[in-house]
Amino acid sequence: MVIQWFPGHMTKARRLLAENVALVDLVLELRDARVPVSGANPLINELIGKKPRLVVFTKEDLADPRMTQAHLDHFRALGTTAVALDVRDRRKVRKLLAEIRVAASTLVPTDRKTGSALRAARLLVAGIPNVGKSTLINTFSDRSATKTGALPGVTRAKQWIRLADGVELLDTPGLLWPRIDDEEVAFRLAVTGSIGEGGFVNTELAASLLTYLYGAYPELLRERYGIVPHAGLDGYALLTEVAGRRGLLVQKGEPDHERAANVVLSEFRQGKMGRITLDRDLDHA
Ligand SMILES: Nc1nc2c(ncn2[C@@H]2O[C@H](COP(=O)(O)OP(=O)(O)O)[C@@H](O)[C@H]2O)c(=O)[nH]1
Ligand SMILES: [Mg+2]
Repeated sequence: MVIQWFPGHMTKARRLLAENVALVDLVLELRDARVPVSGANPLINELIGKKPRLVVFTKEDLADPRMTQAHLDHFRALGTTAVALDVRDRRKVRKLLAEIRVAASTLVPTDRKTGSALRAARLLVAGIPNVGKSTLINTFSDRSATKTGALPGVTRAKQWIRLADGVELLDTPGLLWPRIDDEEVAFRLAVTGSIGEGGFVNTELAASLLTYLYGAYPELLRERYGIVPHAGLDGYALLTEVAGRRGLLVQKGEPDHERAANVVLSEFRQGKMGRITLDRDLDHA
């Protein structure tokens, strides 16, 4: 499957992120829980340098809980702090904030005599497009947050949001680009919506998704589209089954693959098929 994708402004995004990272004590690196490996940016280590990092798997509600746990365990075994949540969920985001406060308290300079923090800890949210950066920042700000305005001595126009006592968030999300050197990775990121429309053919993408689901989550395809496994079912035949099931036909009773593809992709993205993870290997970047 060919995915044509040309990241715009990659250099600019990279420079902006590097600039913003220099201002903070902690980076929240967001990864979509459905693609925690494919959705990683290979430059992140270089970009954030030695800054402490907290990895946040977003869209936990859409991902396969068993796989999410396996990925979290893998990270923790490597010594990286990682958590998974639905970042639209205020209660869970509040819990995350409590963890951030603990982590942040050790990161700021303290008064040598009294040991008290000399300033608030600052953090930023980074991740590839569509991972949930704006959503998390919004959920954070809905609760008790106040904009603190530009800090003196810090580049004009940067807005800081006070999240809690001693914690401030840069309201500009750091944009990262996914790695797409690998066709399989590009496929997964197109499915989850991190690579915009126009970079691929919907029917091909949906056929590839169905093929994956047929192998990894056959019971979900059966539940949703009544697809019963049998020999010779491949991508387009699966699309034909969906079209038949939903009565999506063009003239002469031919299956309408175009509409079936749109149904498959949008139902996947809305989580209607069930909780699904696309990255099943634990080969973390
Ligand atoms: N189900 C679910 N949807 C989410 C979650 N986080 C973000 N979204 C949705 O994903 C889409 C992209 O989120 P957005 O915050 O704009 O991503 P950004 O490009 O990283 O800023 C939006 O439709 C959000 O509602 C989550 O944790 N769970
Ligand atoms: Mg955004």
